[in-house]
Amino acid sequence: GSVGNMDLNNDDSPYSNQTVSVPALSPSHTESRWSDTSFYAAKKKKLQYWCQLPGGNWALGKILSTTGSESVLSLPEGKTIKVNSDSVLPANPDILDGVDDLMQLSYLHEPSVLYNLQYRYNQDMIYTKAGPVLVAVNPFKEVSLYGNDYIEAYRLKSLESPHVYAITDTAIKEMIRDEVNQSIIISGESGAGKTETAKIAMQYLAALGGGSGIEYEILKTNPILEAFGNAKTSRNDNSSRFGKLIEIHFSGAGKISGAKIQTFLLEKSRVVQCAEGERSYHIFYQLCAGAPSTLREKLNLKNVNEYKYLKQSSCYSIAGVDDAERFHTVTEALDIVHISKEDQDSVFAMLAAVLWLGNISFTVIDNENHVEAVSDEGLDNVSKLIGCDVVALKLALSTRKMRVGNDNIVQKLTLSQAIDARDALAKSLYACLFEWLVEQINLSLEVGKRRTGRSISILDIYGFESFDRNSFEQFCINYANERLQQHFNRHLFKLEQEEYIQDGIDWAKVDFEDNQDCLNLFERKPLGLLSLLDEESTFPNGSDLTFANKLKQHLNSNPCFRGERDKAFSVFHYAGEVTYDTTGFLEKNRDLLHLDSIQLLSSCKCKLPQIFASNMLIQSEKPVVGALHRSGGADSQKLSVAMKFKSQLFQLMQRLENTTPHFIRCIKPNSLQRPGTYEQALVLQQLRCCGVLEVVRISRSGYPTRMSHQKFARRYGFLLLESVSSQDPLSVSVAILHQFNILPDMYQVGYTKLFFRTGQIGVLEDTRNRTLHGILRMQSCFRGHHA
Ligand code: AD9
Ligand code: MG
Repeated sequence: GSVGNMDLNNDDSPYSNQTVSVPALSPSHTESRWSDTSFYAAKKKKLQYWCQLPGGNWALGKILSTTGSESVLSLPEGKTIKVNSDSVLPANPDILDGVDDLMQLSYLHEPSVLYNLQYRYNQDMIYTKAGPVLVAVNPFKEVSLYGNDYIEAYRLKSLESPHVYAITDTAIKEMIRDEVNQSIIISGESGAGKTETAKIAMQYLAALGGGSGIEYEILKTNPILEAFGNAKTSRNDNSSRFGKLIEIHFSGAGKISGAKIQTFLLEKSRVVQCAEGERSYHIFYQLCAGAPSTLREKLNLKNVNEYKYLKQSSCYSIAGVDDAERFHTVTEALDIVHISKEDQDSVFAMLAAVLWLGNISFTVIDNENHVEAVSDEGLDNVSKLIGCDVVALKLALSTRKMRVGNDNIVQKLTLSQAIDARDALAKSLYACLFEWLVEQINLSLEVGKRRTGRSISILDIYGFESFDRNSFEQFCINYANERLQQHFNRHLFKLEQEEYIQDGIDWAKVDFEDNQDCLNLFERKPLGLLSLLDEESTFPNGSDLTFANKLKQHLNSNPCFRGERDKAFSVFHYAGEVTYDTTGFLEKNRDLLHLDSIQLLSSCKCKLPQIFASNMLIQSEKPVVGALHRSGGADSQKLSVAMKFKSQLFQLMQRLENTTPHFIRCIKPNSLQRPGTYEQALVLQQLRCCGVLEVVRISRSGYPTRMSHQKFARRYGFLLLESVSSQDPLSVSVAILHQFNILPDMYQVGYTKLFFRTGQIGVLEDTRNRTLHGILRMQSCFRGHHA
């Protein structure tokens, strides 16, 4: 027989672990695969089931009896439990304990996924695949999975277990192979490990694409951005208070040629207030602890506990962190990204100015409760540090200039207005400083001005947040997460469906959580959350209460919305219901700095305040006419925070749309930031939020194995026992399917491809291999005879 047209090439086998091992073939080959002892053991043992305990956790047990809708199970340690039969789920055989990819689980339900992740976590295998998604469980301790040896092993593919390195490697390979930009999208809740994961991915990129030295600079942006943008919160000692996209550029030769950082929505309220037990931005404590004496004198630095902004939360240090040492790391990093010593000193002066602003106090000067800034150390230091006239500073903090008709009038401020003005100035200074710093870093990283090659972007953005009290920040963050979730859904599910539809197969659509309705609730014009917020923010008499009422009036019929008592409302997000308290929404959205303050900054002798002032003036579109009538008394109008955030988000999504995405879902195993502790309920809630269970279910309920008619006919055609009248690939393929009794439910014939459910072509592959071995054995016998 001729084997000439047979596809002997096994490289593209869907079962890459099966090879045609010709000489070793023995008649018992196939049987030996099934005599695997652990497999038999699992089958023979009485089957185990998962049942939910009263506390909510799942336990393994054996069914003793089932009567009606109730089952009695025996649990370890001789206990028995009676539960509703519906909540009893079959456990996977032991052989599947701790599989690399959740898709391999025979029984795929919440307890089996939870157990599998826990099983791996207990052995420091913190990474697991969920189909195309990488799940990373935070170990909260050092695990020996990183460093050059591991990088090398993943590069050479001698290690293939799930890892950030592996997914990053795929991104590099696909960037080069497909000539398409890539993105690594990392999500998860606060403290889940996003920022660490992003750094691990960057480490791998730097190792593989390094050489020019720019990779070193890129890595050094991390300590800088963390110092200025991270803080200790109740959830995470090193919580990022901004979102970050870093786009790393590669040359045609696959080497890193530069990078660009974009940041989103820094939480600036933290500069002037933070909750008990939390801290403001790391850099303040680092500066106070680590500044050399000359700098201390120049800035008139005090101890952290002498600054009111830092004092209010009564938390100054973080266990295991040496702020002074970190200060040196940061200054070294600033050197490396080419921020001059002079600029560094200006940066530190701005930080000191912010701290001293908090110490400025006010005294009542008349019986209408108007106040004036007290001429003390605070006022003096601020004016020195930003380089302005002390009288001008005093005026800017205690009065407001207004234009009424053609007249300029000066209005005195009340205590609360003055405190607001002072805090607004501190917040703006800090936010401008952060933006300026990112800009300088970008200038340094933008080495090859003309971009020629490709890029890999890494997105480390705040995950979905739901607290007891949720404010404007959560509102924006959760809106961003809705958008990202849609991107995820689209990519994984819609693209999948589209492929089926394109190939004309009948695929009863697997329904997945489409969050378009919720996005519409936010984005619809003019009756969406964002539009209504903006409208109310520009109304002279708009208040948080009128805003809340307007939402209730216009959106109550929306299924994703519910008005709550007082000033609150709820949104049904994909990840759950969140109730927002509108207190402070309008002010945070307007985020106005008085023109007086901007003018003050532009009058400063120092470089940075001047730059900040001109940036702010560019942003403010137009002075508002009739400013006197505005309740906030604001003098300039700029793009609202929500609108700016929305447009940043749209830009981000557009950029991501043009990339091949790779998703990493970080999971926080406990809320104590402690190793070796796995709280099932907490993990489960996160798995639900980030769609991990959904993606596995959908990938499996679809037809994950695909092969073109041609390839299928070529690969298996020789197995046909009866000849087919027509030799076209489709007829051959259908004949094969019939001969092997592949059930109609198990496959679909598309225009160009055949689609199979998981595991279906295993039978075909087995037969093919056996037959091939048979043929080859016959051939070698035949050759032997003739030798
Ligand atoms: V937040 O939304 O910015 O508040 P992240 O970024 O998700 O949060 P982060 O990466 O900061 O969390 O991780 C929190 C802490 O978990 C780190 O400071 C580490 O102590 C710990 N962690 C996270 N990932 C790892 C890891 N792969 N190995 C060891 C880790 N420790
Ligand atoms: Mg972070």
